[in-house]
Amino acid sequence: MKQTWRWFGPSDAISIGEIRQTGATGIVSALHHVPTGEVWSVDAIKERQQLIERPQGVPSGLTWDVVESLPVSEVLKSQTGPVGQHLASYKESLRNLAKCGIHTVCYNFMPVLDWTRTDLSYPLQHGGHAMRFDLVDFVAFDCFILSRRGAEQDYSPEILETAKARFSDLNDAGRQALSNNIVAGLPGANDNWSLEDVRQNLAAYEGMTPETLRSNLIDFLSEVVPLAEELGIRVCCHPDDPPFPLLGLPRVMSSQANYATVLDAVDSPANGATLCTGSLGVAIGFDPVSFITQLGHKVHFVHLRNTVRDGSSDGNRHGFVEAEHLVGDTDMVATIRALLAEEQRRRETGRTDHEIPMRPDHGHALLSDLAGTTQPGYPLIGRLRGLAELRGVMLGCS
Ligand code: DNO
Repeated sequence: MKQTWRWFGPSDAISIGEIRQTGATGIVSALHHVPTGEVWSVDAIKERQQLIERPQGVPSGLTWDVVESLPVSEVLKSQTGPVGQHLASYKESLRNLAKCGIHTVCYNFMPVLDWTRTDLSYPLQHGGHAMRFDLVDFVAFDCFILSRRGAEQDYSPEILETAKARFSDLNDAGRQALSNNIVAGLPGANDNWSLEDVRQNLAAYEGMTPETLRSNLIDFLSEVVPLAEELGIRVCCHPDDPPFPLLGLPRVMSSQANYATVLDAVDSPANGATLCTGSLGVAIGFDPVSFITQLGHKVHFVHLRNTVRDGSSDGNRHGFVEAEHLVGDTDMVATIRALLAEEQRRRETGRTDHEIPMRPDHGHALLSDLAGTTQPGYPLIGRLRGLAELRGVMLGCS
């Protein structure tokens, strides 16, 4: 597998020089400064490529292998507003990426909220910090901070009761921190929205069923995938994180069955998956080996991360804490073994994309990370540890 590292661009506290020292050979990046829905120009892509591949004019040995993400706008997800214009921009960005030699493009189809956590620095026993999703905190946010209309009907009386008590225990600063963590705290997500932005965006999805959202996704792919195929681009959908509905919004990429439906609906080698074990693994019964056995030929990008279900659950919604990469609810060794077997199958059938890019997804904040300014979930030492452990497993299994 190609070992890659997510770099947020020039504003990232970790430099390209430092990334070289992790042993990664590829970069995952995005033009976060371009507003969602606008075109990524060839010049802007080349500028980023230069920063990655030849910082200060000297080759770094790293290449920009994966775009994460070319974001799909709320206009396209909800099909309200200037859909044609946003599709045209998306396609133009794909053309421009292909012109620059970038052929793997990740996106997601989560309405309104991208990945979501309630605690960005949960203290672990050894002194490091992890990210955590506490369902009770989330319910407290939804019902009593965002005060979404009808929210209380989405939860069981038991969890509502606990959330009510949690909310009254929080002081103003605690409520503000919870709200910030959920709405605006995470890199690569949500364009720093305010609570009011969330409310306004929710309105576009009022009453939307999962069937409609899925059909919007399939409409999007029916437009984009034929072009991607022509350009030699592989688009790969990131799963819902966490893999269940939030804020009364449908989520339609939460399980292996969801992926099978959408990948089948627009059947093309260009229409693929980003397998994120940390996102899908929160669901009880998710089996990464079965996912790879069924859909491995369409897995274009992999996030290796582990979680442990933790705290309260409500039906199929679970709290969880981000775990060490090799220890948690996901069997990482079996996952890697299955991915290496998929690579072998690709080699045997002469596929040129037999080397699947992977990145150590997230990491605990450890040692000097704790004093630093890296983005939540994306510390240097924690990810370095994750990559080193995963690399060991890859070598051991190959
Ligand atoms: C979190 C990430 C997500 C991911 C997007 C993909 O760490 O995995 O932000 O980049 O959902 O579109």
